[in-house]
Amino acid sequence: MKIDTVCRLCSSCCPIRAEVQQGRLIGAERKSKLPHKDRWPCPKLDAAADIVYSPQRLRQPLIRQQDNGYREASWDEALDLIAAKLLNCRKEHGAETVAWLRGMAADWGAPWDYANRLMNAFGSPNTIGNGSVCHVAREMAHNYTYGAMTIPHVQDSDCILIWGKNDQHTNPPVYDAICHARKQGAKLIVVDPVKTGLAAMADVWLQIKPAHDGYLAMAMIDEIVRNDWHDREFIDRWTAGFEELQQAASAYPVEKVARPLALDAADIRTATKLYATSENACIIDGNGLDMQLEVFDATRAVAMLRALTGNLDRPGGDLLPQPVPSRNIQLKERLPAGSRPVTCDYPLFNSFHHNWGLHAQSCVVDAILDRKPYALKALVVQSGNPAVTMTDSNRVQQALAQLDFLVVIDMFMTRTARFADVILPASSCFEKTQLNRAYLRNSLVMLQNKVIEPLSESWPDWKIIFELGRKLGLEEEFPWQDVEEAIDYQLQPSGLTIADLREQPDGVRVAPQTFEKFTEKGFSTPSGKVEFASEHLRLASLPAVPFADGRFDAPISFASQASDYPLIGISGARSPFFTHSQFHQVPALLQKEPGPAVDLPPEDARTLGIENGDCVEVSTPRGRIALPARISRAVKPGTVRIAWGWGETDPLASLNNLTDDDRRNPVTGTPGNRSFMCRVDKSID
Ligand SMILES: Nc1nc2c(c(=O)[nH]1)N[C@H]1C(S)=C(S)[C@@H](COP(=O)(O)OP(=O)(O)OC[C@H]3O[C@@H](n4cnc5c(=O)[nH]c(N)nc54)[C@H](O)[C@@H]3O)O[C@H]1N2
Ligand SMILES: Nc1nc2c(c(=O)[nH]1)N[C@H]1C(S)=C(S)[C@@H](COP(=O)(O)OP(=O)(O)OC[C@H]3O[C@@H](n4cnc5c(=O)[nH]c(N)nc54)[C@H](O)[C@@H]3O)O[C@H]1N2
Ligand code: SF4
Ligand SMILES: [Mo]
Repeated sequence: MKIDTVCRLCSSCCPIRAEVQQGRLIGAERKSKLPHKDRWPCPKLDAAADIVYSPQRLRQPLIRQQDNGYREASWDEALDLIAAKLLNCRKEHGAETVAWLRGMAADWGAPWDYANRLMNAFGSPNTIGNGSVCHVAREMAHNYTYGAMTIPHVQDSDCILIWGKNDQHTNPPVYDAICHARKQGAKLIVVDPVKTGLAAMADVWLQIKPAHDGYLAMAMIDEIVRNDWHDREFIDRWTAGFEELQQAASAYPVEKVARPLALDAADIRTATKLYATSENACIIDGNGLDMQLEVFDATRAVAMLRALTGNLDRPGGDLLPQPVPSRNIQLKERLPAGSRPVTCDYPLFNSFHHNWGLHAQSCVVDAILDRKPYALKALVVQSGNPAVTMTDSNRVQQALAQLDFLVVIDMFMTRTARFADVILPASSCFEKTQLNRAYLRNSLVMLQNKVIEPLSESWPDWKIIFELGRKLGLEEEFPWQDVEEAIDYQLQPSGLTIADLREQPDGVRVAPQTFEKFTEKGFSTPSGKVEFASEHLRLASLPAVPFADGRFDAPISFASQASDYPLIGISGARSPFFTHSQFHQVPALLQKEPGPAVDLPPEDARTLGIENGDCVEVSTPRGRIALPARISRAVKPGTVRIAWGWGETDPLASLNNLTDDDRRNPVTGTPGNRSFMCRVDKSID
């Protein structure tokens, strides 16, 4: 039997068809309009059954014993214990001392609302996601420029500018769309310090110095205006602050930025002309801009290119989303007046979106260790592995160890779970029905369908939250016996029901796709226009225009100690075989990529006396890791690329042992764990 659903083994949310025989998942394939042979494969999806039936799956709730081992428990006992501890914490220290920390795995969207609802009704404002290091900081930059995060209309584009994204390894449907557009004649520009597959096939590849993207975007803005390639009509009618932007960009002429960015001026000019003079051009921006200390301004500068060239919400350009009307069920209004989250130092990031919630995740660690702005005592970690994936993981682990009470909801016994007092076994994405964020954002709604029953005693996340809510005395807030009732309630404003979604497994379009929506209602910004200069930011004493101070010294962690740490470390790459710290225990995937490596350019390897395959130590002032060297021309001399995500199964190669959480972006709290100064030495064994 084949069942349509949405894969959630990573955040790409691909529509798939799962094959089930006698209640068992046999395999799955990505749905696509392309013939099977032309679809880019996803090895993680190919290994779906190995992941779901992995012998290491958690199958039963576990409670820590006095000797620090765990014993199996019933759901009733585990949830009773959690409820008692959380209620006691609220009584002794106040509700806000309980926090809920979410990783990216159980979806960011509608199910994210359930945890928020639970915590808000409980009385704590602290439901916190990891968007400060993922796309939410970038989303805020889009929002402050034109009111929403745009969606590149790749398939109809004449020119695709990919900025810090590697869809070949992270998003197969978009990679398929890029290849399709290329076949139709679209040009390709890639901005990436690494020679990815996409960079190798690009018409122009700008191998930028890591973390310097904002200056390149400003130089491109300057080049466009100087050559009169901007869309004057659109700018006059629909934007605010053009002169201020023009003035700021004039401090970044191409000839000035080229050399410090390690680029060729002629290449920057060619790329700019190609992008600005193509009939329809789109920009795919990605995680290469995230986890950078300048994420907010750099992404704003990139976003402004779209408006400057009039490519906003036009076919083949970058489209404004058409969100599906849905009910906000977060119950934020129930929080006591004056309630202050631990992320209170980032008020604009906390509030830029009506239902995103809080994302400055480093604040959770500050609150536990430094009691700032107050102490957190109890934490629930859901669908994340912060002991490995959060910045400066030694500090994170210290914090986890210091909590009075920790609950972890996961499919596997992770490094984070090992700190927990109670571990709850979660069902995989194939074992639960849920509404998916990707499909609420832009009209075409598709259901993530349960295709098999939950494994052993595992429960879907929704059920864990609903049942815990009831144990906490929140029966009225969690009246739903099944997620389907909750989804119908959430979807009511759209007029859709779960039955409609089941009937149309390829998705239901709530409204026809339209273009230039701003001509009717303007942009969703305070001025109703694209804001090259944001008065809202100016009022908050932040730069109204990005890089208006003409600065040129990109902040990179440990730059002040560059004499001891002379190489720029690049965190990456996302591997097509794994999702962050996940799946490194799955033999079928390990066969394809057996271990971590650091890519070292031959010039640096020679100087350091390192040969291919040698074990090396990479260190920063925060810590060190050990892994094999791979001599590679994928990165420029002076930069190294360090494998990401291995810390779960190989703690010696845990990249976030190296990263710094002391410096953060002042708007989004984003630390610089994408690029940092480091050193590489041959291991002396
Ligand atoms: N240095 C550095 N740091 C980074 C990054 C980087 O590139 N470099 N990337 C950053 C980014 S973009 C992100 S999004 C974060 C990711 O950070 P995390 O979200 O912590 O990443 P994962 O390792 O994917 O952890 C997800 C966990 O959820 C579990 N899980 C999977 N499915 C489910 C489910 O349905 N329910 C529940 N309850 N659990 C589930 C998995 O077993 C796994 O333990 O890391 C960030 N940190
Ligand atoms: N296979 C797989 N797929 C995934 C995930 C996964 O873990 N594995 N994770 C999912 C998640 S949560 C996310 S956020 C997305 C991320 O998806 P992507 O945005 O594609 O993420 P990355 O591949 O980490 O980074 C994109 C590119 O940025 C480049 N880069 C690094 N530093 C810089 C820089 O300073 N400037 C510029 N311009 N580029 C730079 C890298 O070399 C890389 O090619 O992927 C999702 N999909
Ligand atoms: S890229 Fe692969 S793992 Fe990620 S959602 Fe799509 S099919 Fe699933
Ligand atoms: Mo992410």
